[in-house]
Amino acid sequence: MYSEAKSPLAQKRNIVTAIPGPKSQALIERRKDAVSASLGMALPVFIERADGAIILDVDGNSIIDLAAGIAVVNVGHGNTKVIENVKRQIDAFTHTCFMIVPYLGYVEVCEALNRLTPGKFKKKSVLMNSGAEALENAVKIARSYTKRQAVVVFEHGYHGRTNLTMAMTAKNMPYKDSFGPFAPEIYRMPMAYPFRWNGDQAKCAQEALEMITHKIEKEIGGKNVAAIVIEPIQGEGGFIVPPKGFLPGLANYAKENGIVFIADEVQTGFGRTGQMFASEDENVEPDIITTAKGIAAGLPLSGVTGRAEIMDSIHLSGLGGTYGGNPIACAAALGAIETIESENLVERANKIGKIMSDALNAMMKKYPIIGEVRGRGAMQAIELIKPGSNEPNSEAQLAIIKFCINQGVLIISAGTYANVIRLLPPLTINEDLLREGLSVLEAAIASIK
Ligand code: PLZ
Repeated sequence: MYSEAKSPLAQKRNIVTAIPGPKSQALIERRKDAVSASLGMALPVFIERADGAIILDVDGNSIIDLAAGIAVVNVGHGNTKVIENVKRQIDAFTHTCFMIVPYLGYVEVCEALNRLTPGKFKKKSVLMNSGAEALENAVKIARSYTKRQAVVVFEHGYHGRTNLTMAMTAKNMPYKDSFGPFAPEIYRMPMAYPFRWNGDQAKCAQEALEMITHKIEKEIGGKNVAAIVIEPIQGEGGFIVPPKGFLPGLANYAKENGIVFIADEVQTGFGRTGQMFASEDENVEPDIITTAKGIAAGLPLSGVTGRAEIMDSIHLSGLGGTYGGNPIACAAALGAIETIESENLVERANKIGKIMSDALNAMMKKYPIIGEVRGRGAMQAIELIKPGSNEPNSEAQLAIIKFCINQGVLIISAGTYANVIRLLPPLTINEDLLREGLSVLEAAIASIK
């Protein structure tokens, strides 16, 4: 059974039962009895295994994965280099704690991060376990380095679910509601969100920058701000791509005021947007970059990479954690990074991104519920509206996702107004499979009355 299961899965959609099938239904019941009811479930089937961009469920359904575990499995499920590295590492040793006994994998991942992240200056890194933990540490570092406390974040931003990162995250439901009190000294600024800003892109960038700098000066005082933290393309918030000029404008303001500019590239990093990091698009060189998700193809790992003088300013043993930069996760990361580079997945993100954006733009012409198609590279989304208005259409979002899931195509939601559908396929997805997924998405949209 096990050796049979190891043959590669056909990259084909194949639905053999209702979704969920009987075995999944039974497991969902078992889950209900054992697992806290607090956790969501986007795809109501239990997975047996996955390969490439196909998820095989316990009832034998082969589902097209256009989510990649939320932009994590960029190199595809079952990536050979990741698996080989992980197996070799498990045979050697599984844990020492890097602060107790160091190992080379950790150093190599830091070297890769320092080399691949934007910024033509000396950089250093630390490794943690999750995106939220990377953000926590980035803020600790910026506060300690600047001897200031205030942290500026943005509307629609998402940075995690720990106490500090909940405070940094914009959306109340489901992330924050009833979980307060929240960490202090977090200040939220308006976001340059062109689709919901009156005026064109250039005006949106300029007006938003004016509002933000004015608010920082009047409400906080620039000299009190330790860090400005922003996702170069907002992920959970609905793939909001800021207008040209906005990010460089913010980075300049930070520089002029001695503020650490932190790019949260947890979702946008590692080739996803058609560049290794999304900040590169406008030649922004963040002082600190947080990474996670795509770094290690699903093993828990995150990174904080920044200017050497900032990263080295922390007192000895000021940062750490038992598992941060676990050797198995580092081995996976080295396999994932090697794959992204050797298979040129950054280019591939542009190629599949164009297939997605062409298809979505063609749909927008036909279906008035699509208000906007946006994204960059293999990070594409549609914002759904009530036709003839800008009013968010969250009912359509729910119905479209359900339709796709029933037909064996996994797509996921996003957006402050629960009206965005985002596509985040593995960058290795075969083009026919991607086109098939998109045609099911079109059928779902066409079914909305
Ligand atoms: N920063 C930009 O996208 C994680 C959240 C899923 P962790 N986004 C997916 C959910 O509902 O919990 C994310 C992100 C950005 C930080 C994070 C946090 O990363 O690894 O989930 O802690």
